[in-house]
Amino acid sequence: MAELKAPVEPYRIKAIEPIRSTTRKEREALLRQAGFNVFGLPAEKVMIDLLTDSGTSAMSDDQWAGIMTGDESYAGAKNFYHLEDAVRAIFGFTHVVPTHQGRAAERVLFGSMVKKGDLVPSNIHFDTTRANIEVLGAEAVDLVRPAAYDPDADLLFKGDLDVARLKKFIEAKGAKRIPLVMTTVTNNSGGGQPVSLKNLKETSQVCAHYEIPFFLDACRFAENAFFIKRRENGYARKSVLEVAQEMFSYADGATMSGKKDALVNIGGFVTFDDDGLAEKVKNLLIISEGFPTYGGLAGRDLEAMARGLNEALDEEYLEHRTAQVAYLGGLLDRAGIPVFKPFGGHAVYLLADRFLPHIPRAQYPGWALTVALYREFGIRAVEIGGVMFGRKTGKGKKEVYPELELVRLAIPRRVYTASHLQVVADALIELFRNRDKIRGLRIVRESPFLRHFTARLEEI
Ligand code: P70
Repeated sequence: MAELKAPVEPYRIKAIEPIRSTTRKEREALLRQAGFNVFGLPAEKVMIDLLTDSGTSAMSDDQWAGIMTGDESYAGAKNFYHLEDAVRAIFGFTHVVPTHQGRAAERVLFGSMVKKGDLVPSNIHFDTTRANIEVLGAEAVDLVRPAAYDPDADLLFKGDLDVARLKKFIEAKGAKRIPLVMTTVTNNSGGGQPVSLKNLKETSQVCAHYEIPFFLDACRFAENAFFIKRRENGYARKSVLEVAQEMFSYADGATMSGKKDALVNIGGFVTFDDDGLAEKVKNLLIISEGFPTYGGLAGRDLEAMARGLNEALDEEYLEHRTAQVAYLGGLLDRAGIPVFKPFGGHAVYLLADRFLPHIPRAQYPGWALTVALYREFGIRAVEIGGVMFGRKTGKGKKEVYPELELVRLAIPRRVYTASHLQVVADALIELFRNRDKIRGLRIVRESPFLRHFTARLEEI
C-alpha cells in the first residue's frame, strides 16, 4: 500500500483559538437538547468541526490588515471598487453585485430570471440553490451522468453535466421554460467532484444554441480550476488563474459564496454582463440586502473578500488543500471505511448506507452517523442524504430519497493541521468497529424548506 504522507501546512499559526474537550455524558445531554441535530449544538462544545467549509476559513494576516482599511461609507466605499477589480480580473464580467452570502446572490438572480413553472437544470443543485428555485414555484433539475452517483466510478471529472441529457431535456421541455442553466463547481452534492473545461465549453455551446443563459455556481471555483490544471489535457502549464478565467469565459455569469473560495467568514456576490438583468438584480438587492456597493456587507468584509479571492488561487495553498482532503480520505479508505471516490476538493464523503447497512434509508443512516460521531468523539460532520434531500411526493406522501446517502467531512480552509485529521480518522476507524451499536432516527419536527437546519429527531 502506498505510503500516506501527512501534508505539510504551507502556513504558520499566528493567532490561535482554543479547542475545548467535553465528556461523553455532556455530549449526550447536548444532543438531546438539540433534537439530535448537530446544527443545534453550541460550537464551543465541538472538538473538531467538519460541519462545513463555508465561512469557517482562517483569514490571512493580509486579509486582517485589509479589515482595518474598511471604508464604511454607505455608498461607493473604496473596498467595493477593490472587490469589483478582483472579480473582474478573475471572473471577467462587468457587473459585480455584492451580497451577504451565496444564497442571497441566488435569490436576487433567480428572483430576476425565474418564474413559476420554469425549469432550471444543473449538474446537481446544492440545497440552497434548489430551495431558492423551488420557493419561486419553479423546478430544479439535476442532469449529471449516472456515474456521478456511483461512489466507486473512478472518473477525473465526475461533476460534469450530461450534455446529451441537457440537449434532450431542452428539446422535450422547450427552451422557453428554461430561464437559465447552472453548473456547480465543484459539485458539492456529488462528492465535491470537479467539472472539466471541456464540459463547461460544451454546455455553453448547447445553451448558446437555444439562447439560454449559462451560469456557474462558483463557490469552489479555485478548487475546480486546480483539478483542471492537474487533470485535464493541455492545462498543466497554465496558471490556476488562467484556468479559472477560461472557466468563466464559457459562462454568462456566476453566483458566488465568498465563504468558500474567497476565504472569508461572510460575503458573496453575483456577477454577469447583462445590463437589463443588472437593473432587476439591483432593485431586488436594494429591497433586501442593501445598496449595490455593499449588498449587506461592511466595507471591511468587501476588502477581505477582494484579497481572499486572489489568495484562493495560490497554487501552494491549493496543493495543500486538496492534499488534506486526500490524506484524510486515504486514511479512512486504507482502514476499509466506505468513502466516495475519487476524493474531491473540500471534503471527504462517507457512504453512510454502506457504513451502517443495518439502518434502512427511512431511518436516515447518514444522520445517525453524524449523531454517533459527535456523541462518541465530539466531532461534527453533516449529513448530505435523506434528511437534507428527501422529498415527500405522490398521494401517500411517501418519502423519496436521494441517490446518495452521504456524510460529509468538510475541511475548513487553513484551520486544521494534519494531526487533527489523524484524530478524525482514528475516531471514525473506532466508530466503524462498533457500528452495530448505532441506531436510526425518526423526524419529529421539520420545516417545509431546508429542513435539515432545524429538524428535531429522536432515536429509534
Ligand atoms: C456547505 C454550504 C453553501 C453553498 C454551496 C453551493 C454549491 C451555494 C451555497 C450557498 C451550506 C451548508 C451546508 C451544510 C452545513 C452548513 C452549511 N454550502 N452553492 O457547507 O452559499 O452558504 O454562502 O449562502 O455549497 O456546503 P451560502
